Amino acid sequence: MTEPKRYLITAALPYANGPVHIGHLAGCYLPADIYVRYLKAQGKDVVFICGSDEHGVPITIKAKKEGVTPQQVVDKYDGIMKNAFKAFGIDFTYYGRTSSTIHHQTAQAFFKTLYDKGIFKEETTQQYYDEEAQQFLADRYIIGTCPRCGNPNAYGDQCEKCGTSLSPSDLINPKSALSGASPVLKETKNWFLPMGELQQSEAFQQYIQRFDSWKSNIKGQCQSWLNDGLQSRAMTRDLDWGVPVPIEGAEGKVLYVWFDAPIGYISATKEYFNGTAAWEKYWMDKETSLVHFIGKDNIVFHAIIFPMMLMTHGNFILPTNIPANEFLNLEGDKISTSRNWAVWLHEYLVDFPNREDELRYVLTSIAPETKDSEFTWKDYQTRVNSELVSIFGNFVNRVLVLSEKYYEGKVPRVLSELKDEKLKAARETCFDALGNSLHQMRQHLDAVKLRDALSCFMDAARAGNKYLAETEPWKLVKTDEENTKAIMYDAIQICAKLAIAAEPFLPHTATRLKAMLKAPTLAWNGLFNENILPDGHQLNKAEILYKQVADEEIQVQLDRLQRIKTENETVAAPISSSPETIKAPQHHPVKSDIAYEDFDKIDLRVGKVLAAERVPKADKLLKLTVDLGFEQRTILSGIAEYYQPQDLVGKLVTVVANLAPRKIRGIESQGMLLMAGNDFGKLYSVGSEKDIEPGSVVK
Ligand code: B3M
Ligand code: ZN
Repeated sequence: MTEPKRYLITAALPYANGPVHIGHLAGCYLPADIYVRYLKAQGKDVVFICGSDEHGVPITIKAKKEGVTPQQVVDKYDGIMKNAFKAFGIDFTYYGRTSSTIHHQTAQAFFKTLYDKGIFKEETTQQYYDEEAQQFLADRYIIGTCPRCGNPNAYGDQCEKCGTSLSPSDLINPKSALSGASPVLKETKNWFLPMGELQQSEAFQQYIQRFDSWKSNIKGQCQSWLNDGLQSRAMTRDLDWGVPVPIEGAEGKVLYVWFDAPIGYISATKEYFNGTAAWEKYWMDKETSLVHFIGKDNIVFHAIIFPMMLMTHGNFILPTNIPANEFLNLEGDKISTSRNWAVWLHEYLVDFPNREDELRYVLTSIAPETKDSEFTWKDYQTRVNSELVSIFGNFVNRVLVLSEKYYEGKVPRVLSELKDEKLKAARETCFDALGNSLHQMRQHLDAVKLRDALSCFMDAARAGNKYLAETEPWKLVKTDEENTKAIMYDAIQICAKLAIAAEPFLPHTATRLKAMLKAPTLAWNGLFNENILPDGHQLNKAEILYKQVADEEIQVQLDRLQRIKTENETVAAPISSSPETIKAPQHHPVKSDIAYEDFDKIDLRVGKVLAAERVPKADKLLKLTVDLGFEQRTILSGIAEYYQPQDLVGKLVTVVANLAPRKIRGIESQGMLLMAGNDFGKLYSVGSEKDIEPGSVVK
């Protein structure tokens, strides 16, 4: 295939109904980010799109369970997810929300086009209805046994265990997820995408030839659906949360979440380009390569249904590749949000501050690219300590420390090439291995085999480490200064190559290493140059790239999981089948009146955040240094789930300035931040108005 002119990379829009865990990260966000960073490093034109999926039953079920509105659910988790992605360096070009106006308009217009073209089949069918909850039971509102694999907790639209796409009527022994009751059948009208018919179309038959060059797990799944023959699927739902169906006679109905969500990729691209026509190039020009990164449970929607939608709409390009991953398990068990069996990103950030790249490294090394894989804390510790610390980190540290010691941190000038035969041989072996590893790394990156690519990266570091071990410049320096210079010169160039090669996988490390090398903008093609940093170039001081993961740190995590396991064993069934947990939305009652004098006792001031950091071992707390104009205060605030510390610096906040100080976790908090919202929802009161002075009185 000829080189595409531009790339449109998407990562599955996560449901905004819970925080992000390692399974999400390993499944699609991390691989997508690595691939995007690789493309960008080469100067390619790339747009990387993601966003919150804010519709569908997963949201309304969560809202019912928490006793809040769906809007409150999505507002809360949209922010939490965005923050977690940012902290881990997932560098989206744009992160949208499917609740946005542009998205609603785009999804409705898309539906209308298909409707006007007469694509949909309008059918009145019998659908399951919960008489107690007075509601139709679509998708995840209905649970039953999967006819294909026997999983007793399959949903009405899909079995997450075997990936089969289902209709509620396929389920054996269906039950309402709302009340647990057996549902009754009731007539309702919906609009169906005639997938069986569309499967026969020439355009579709031509499109599916692309599967041949895709990963075998996708090809296999798709082939088996196609062999079974596709069934029509309703693109509308009898629900009150979602994008309203934009045609007459469909009042009270919304678009099926799997109809609107993938259109979210399109609407987010539009939003990114601010309503200009530039977005069209990415979606309509044949020279764009569209790549969807997803987990295996999303394959049918991305490889079959969405392409059918794009195709019948007309004008759109179809995916070039869908490198779907299998699942990541945790310590011998399936990751599960409802059982809290997960490593949550926001918790990892607290327990392992500034060690985001360590997790990126481990998750990429064990990426479930071809089959399910497993994360264990012991393995995390081993990989970090024996690879990142002992090989890569050790090599870089030796090179920088020795350069500082021998040459005051300057790249030495080499007057003659290595003379000694043994040293020459070591050099040759090193550069052969290095060249091969980097070359293969690039090939694996092109093929989106990121696990192999990362292992080649580590091989490159290994080659550098071996060169030093064999030539021992720290001994040689005593007898042979010239040869030592030649070796150290090489070693510094290898560090620079590793800094370049690390960028897609370990972006935080790459930035730190480039800073140490005083070369913040190393170009990708430096990978294949001998000389990147010229002699005389001044390096910065060495800093430790990675620290050892201690046994105690791992034990804390294992103890946490053990506690969860014990709780799960003693506590009853999952939420979806326990209706007693479902509450009505709550509003906080207004407190009783107070006199103006009482209110006036509270001294409210505008403060400016000067610094913010997490409080170790307290996953909700941030420690802030706040300027009140007349003095600086240390204030602890329970907002770590909502804000990244760095995002608060420079922002204005409202402070209760005369609240008696109190000690929290051994730190004295000298005031309180005012945060609007409610116990559940988002926080509003951080501002950035420039024209109000810190210390100003708020009334
Ligand atoms: N929200 C499913 C999921 O989170 C769904 C992906 C939409 S991608 C268009 O697994
Ligand atoms: Zn199944």
